[in-house]
Formats: sequence, C-alpha cells, structure tokens
Amino acid sequence: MTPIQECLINKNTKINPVWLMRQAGRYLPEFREIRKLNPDFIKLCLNHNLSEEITLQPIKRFGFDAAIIFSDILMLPFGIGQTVQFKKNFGPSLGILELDKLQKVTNNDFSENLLPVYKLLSNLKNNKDLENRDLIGFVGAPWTLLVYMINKVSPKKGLSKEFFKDKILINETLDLLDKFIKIHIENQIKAGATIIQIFDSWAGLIQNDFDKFLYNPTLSIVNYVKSLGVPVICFPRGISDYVKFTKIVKPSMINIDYNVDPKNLIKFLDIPVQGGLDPKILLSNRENLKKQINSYLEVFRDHPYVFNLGHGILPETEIDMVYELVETVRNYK
Ligand code: 1CP
Repeated sequence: MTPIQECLINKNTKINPVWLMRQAGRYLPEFREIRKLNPDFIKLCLNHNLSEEITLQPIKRFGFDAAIIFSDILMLPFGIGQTVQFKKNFGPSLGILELDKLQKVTNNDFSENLLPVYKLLSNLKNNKDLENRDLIGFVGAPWTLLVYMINKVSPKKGLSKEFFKDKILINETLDLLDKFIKIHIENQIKAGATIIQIFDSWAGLIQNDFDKFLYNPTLSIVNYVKSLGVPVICFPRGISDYVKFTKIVKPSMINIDYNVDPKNLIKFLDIPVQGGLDPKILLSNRENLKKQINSYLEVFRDHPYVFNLGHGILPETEIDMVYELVETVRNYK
C-alpha cells in the first residue's frame, strides 16, 4: 500500500506522506525550459511525451509520495469544444459558450479530444519512478468550471451579478459538467489514476445557493468516484464551513486552505486531512518554514494527515526551500 493510501484507508497516523499542489510547474527550472519551447499551453498538455516528463520532474527531484498528472482543469471545457487559450501574463481566456453545440458532443468525441491525457496516465502506470507512489488524476469541481466557462476569464476580481442572470444557461451547463466530469474521471481511472482530486478553487466565491452550486454537484461527483473504488480528495478553497462540507459531501480526504484553523477543525472532523500551509511561507526563511511545518504536523499528530499546501506552490518559490520542506516533513518524529 502506498503511504497516502495507508493514511486514507488504514487511517495510519504514524506517517506523513508529502506532495505539493501544482508541484509540476513554473517554479521548476526544468519545467520553464520546456515551457519556453512550447508557448501553446494546451498543445503542451496534449503532448504526452512532454507531459509525462513534466509529471515526473518533481518526483525525480524531491521524491514526493505522489505524482499529479501534468494537465489542467480547463482541459475539460476544451474537450467539450469550448475554445481555451492561455495568454502570457493574463491567464486563461475562453471562447463563447455555445451550449447547443457542446450538448451534441458525444462521450467518444470528448474522450478522443483528451486521449493524450489518458495516454499520459497509462504510460506512467508502471513507471519505476512511481513505485509505491500514487498517481493523482484530477478534475475541476462543477462550480469552478462553471465559473470559467461562463465568465471566460479568471474571476480574480470577483463575479458580477450578470454572471447569475441566465438561469437556463447555468442549469444546463451544470448538467453538461456533471456528465463530462464523470466521463473524464472514469477515463483517468481506467488509464491508471489511483486517486482523484477535485479542485474547487473558486468555491469561496459562492455566497448563496450552496446546495445548488457546492454541495449537490460535488456530492454527485464524489459518489461517482467512490463507486469506482478510488479515493477522492476535495479542495473547496475558501469556503467558511469545512466541517459542514465534509459532513454532507463525505470525501475520502479533505484538503484545507491556509485560512482554516487546523486545531479547531480536527475537533469536529473524522476524515483524513491534507494540506494547509500557506504557500507564501515558502517565500520567507528556512527557520520560519520549519516552524510552520512542525506546527501543522504537531496538530495532526494523532490524525491521519498528508502534508501539502493550502493552495498551489508559487512560481517564485526557491528550489532550496522545497528541499527544506520535504526534509522537515520526513524528519518529523
Ligand atoms: O507556464 C504557464 O504559464 C502555465 C501555468 C500552468 C500550469 C503549470 C497552468 C495555467 N496550469 C498548470 C498545470 C496545472 N493546473 C496542474 C498540473 C500541475 C501540478 O499540479 O503539478 C493542475 C493540477 C492545475 C489545476 C488548475 N488549473 C487549477 C486548480 C488548482 C489551483 O491552483 O487553484 C486552476 C484554477 C487552473 C486554471 C489555471 N491554469 C493555469 C492558470 C494560470 C490557471 C489559474 C488562472 C486563474 O487565476 O484564474
């Protein structure tokens, strides 16, 4: 059993596996080199030789306990036929949402469009660098994907009232997402993913209708992953009530963000926890980093815990700080 499965299934509190959200990416010089030669991000995600190499880069360097596939949550709208571009110093930019066109896309068309993502997984399945490690597949949560598909650009500056205006568009897009997120998950598991993580990066923007936008759609996906016999990790970033979320949605593990007070949380929580450390701590100094890591590990001494961050690692992170992080987690007694 892998260290993470040991935590998830056997509820082992003696080990602290470690991996980092967005571990395959921009803080790594070896990634930046590949990226420079591949300005089209979608094409890079569809090049299974390169995506395989990028997925393994952080494993080879740091020996993390899990590899997360190099792909993106926006590969899903791309797979259903909405245009997706990544613009330099701007982020994602999506094309018009032509619902009637997307509703005609079949399971086969979609799976064909994303074939290189599944090929990446099947190629890595028996890779010896991943021996005794998990291979994490992922999806965006329905809410977060809905936000990108309708808003077309990052909702960094919030969502306008306009966003919620067309109820039919919202409802039909949510139905479409439920269908294709499940297909994408099934394909990833069949190809070799041993865990699925659901990224709900913009869950914190939900202010009303929590059942409609957060609980019901996420529960539907979580139950589906469980029905395939694979553990599922939820990351509803920025929500105010993680306890309520876990009671309703019941993921196999919950990834907390850095605004959650872990001490208070575990009084009410009976499932394994992942993450929490503010990625900005990696921009401070070694002493502070060690102190903060140890304080998370101390809180979770008697609770199954996978060490990770409270959001993705920042591009400006120094490599040496990541070595320090791994060493500190591994040396904790
Ligand atoms: O070089 C570059 O400019 C590309 C940067 C980049 C990378 C490395 C993007 C664009 N996506 C990725 C890979 C990626 N994205 C992975 C695999 C790598 C890994 O985790 O190691 C994963 C899991 C994601 C997931 C993802 N994409 C999320 C959820 C996690 C999170 O950080 O909140 C989100 C919101 C996206 C959208 C996205 N893709 C890329 C960017 C810059 C963004 C965010 C845009 C925004 O702020 O709205």
